[in-house]
Amino acid sequence: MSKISVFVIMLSMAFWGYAQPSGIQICLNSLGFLPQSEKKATVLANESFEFQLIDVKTNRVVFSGKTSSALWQEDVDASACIADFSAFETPGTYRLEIPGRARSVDFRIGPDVYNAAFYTTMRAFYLWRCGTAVSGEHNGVKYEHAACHLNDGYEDYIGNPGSRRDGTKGWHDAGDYGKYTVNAGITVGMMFLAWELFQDNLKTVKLDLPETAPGYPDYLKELKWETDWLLTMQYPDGSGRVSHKLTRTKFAPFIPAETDSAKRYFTDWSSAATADFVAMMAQAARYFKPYDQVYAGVCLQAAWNSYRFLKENPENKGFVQGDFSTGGYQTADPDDRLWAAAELWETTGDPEVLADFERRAKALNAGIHEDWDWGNVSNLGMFTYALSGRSGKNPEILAKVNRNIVAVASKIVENSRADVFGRPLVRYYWGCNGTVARQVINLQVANRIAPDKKFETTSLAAIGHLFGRNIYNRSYVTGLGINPPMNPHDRRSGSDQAEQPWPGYLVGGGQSATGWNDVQEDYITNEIAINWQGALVFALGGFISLP
Ligand code: 9MR
Ligand code: 9MR
Ligand code: ZN
Repeated sequence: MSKISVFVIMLSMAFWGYAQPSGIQICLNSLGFLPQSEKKATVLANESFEFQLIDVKTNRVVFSGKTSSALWQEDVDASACIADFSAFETPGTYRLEIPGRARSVDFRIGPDVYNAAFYTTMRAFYLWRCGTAVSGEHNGVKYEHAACHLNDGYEDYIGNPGSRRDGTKGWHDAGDYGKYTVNAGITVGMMFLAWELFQDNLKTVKLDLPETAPGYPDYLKELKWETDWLLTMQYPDGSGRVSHKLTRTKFAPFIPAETDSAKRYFTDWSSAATADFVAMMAQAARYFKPYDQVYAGVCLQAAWNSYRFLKENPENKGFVQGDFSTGGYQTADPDDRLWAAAELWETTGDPEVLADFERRAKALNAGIHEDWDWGNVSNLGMFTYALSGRSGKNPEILAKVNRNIVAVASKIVENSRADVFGRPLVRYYWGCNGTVARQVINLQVANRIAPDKKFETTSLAAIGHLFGRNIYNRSYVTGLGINPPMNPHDRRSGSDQAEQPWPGYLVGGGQSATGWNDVQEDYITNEIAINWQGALVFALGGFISLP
């Protein structure tokens, strides 16, 4: 990071220091609030205070109240109380104040408070595009790189030493430039599910993308960039096997994408990658079909091909790193195979595929996970099954899946209610901010099956936590909200001239409640990644409002 960025950090610290003269902090969702939603701020203080909501334009007090009493919070080692101003619903721009003691950042109340963040976080996928030049602007700063990784990829590790085949396109995985099928799986799976649930709104969203998929709505256009690459991960021999990843053997240093010229290889296949591929291709076939029959047909064909291979080869085949030390994403395949069957059945209605899914669902006890990431995608399969309008489902299994979806979502609601920052996840680990966003999927699916306002409230609490209602009083998303991350572990941000990092990216978060470091070297807590980002896009996508 440059001297300038150090200066900016100090300047912003000085500013926030000024804003919190007493050391009391008012932490809230800095993106703002929907008019009819719950509105809570967490006040870091040892005692209860009167608080005021002030209209920033007029400087008038429009609402006032008293916080809850202060309680000691073990995990963050601080006392906190809650300011609840849910009753106030008038759109505008406001701040909260404890007179003479503390004030919050300015924030909005309005139906469209999440629109801009949705745009920026979804555009972040476009900026992640590999195999092409990308450029964008955010808050007046330009971000760009020339076309990268045009030699993807070499076939040495799939039996054709020295030969090269087109494996360009797709998104970089994270702060590194690799491309990994398993992590694409959960990401694309969540993003298609967002389309399934919110397409009425998503259809009209403009993302200002280049014309890479004529006739597609912008949201799907971005997903097609990834599926174009994924199609190249299927072995060229027609067997249906799918390479686990396409990367260099070792991670690149912090250099711009277009100067990263080491050879990148299609690697050996894994059964989890192959199953995730089936699921993604089945989804692509179904959701792209109205816009592109031919491509949808290609995707469906590819899905069947790999599905048949997996049927004939039922044993788990893990990925072995061998010469590679890039991301592992090693995972056993039962959940991936279940998800594959769910999506292929939903697309085709094939009764044998349904039977395959239901056998697997039974074996997993129709279980739903409260806390899940790339290593376990069974939720995606269960959700697709539960939401499907197709007939023929086994009523017992369906009832159990539905029951579990609602029970787990209710547990997530309880977690959030018990946490002073509304955080719905009870654990901390590498990438847990992504899981906080991902739990919104559990909540939104439950809300379809058994509608209840509490699922929506907790979804917004999850978003609020990521955008400032946390112990740091900071947004976890670059370029958005209060005092956002400045030093993400991102090779583009770390190797360009701009002091601001590339915009719209969620960082992974601490391995404990107070363990986040906004330091570039700290990839465990401050990297960015598509599987966290896709969850955030889903979370925001449920709350945008379009004219
Ligand atoms: O930069 C890499 C990051 O993208 C990965 O998530 C992380 C874990 O696999 O590894 C990082 O690379 C580090 C490597 O593993 C060890 N040497 C330092 C590298 C960071 O620059
Ligand atoms: O998100 C992954 C996390 O769950 C793992 O614990 C970690 C170590 O294997 O890897 C993370 O994924 C990284 C991947 O291996 C390489 N690209 C960057 C990813 C995010 O840090
Ligand atoms: Zn690239």
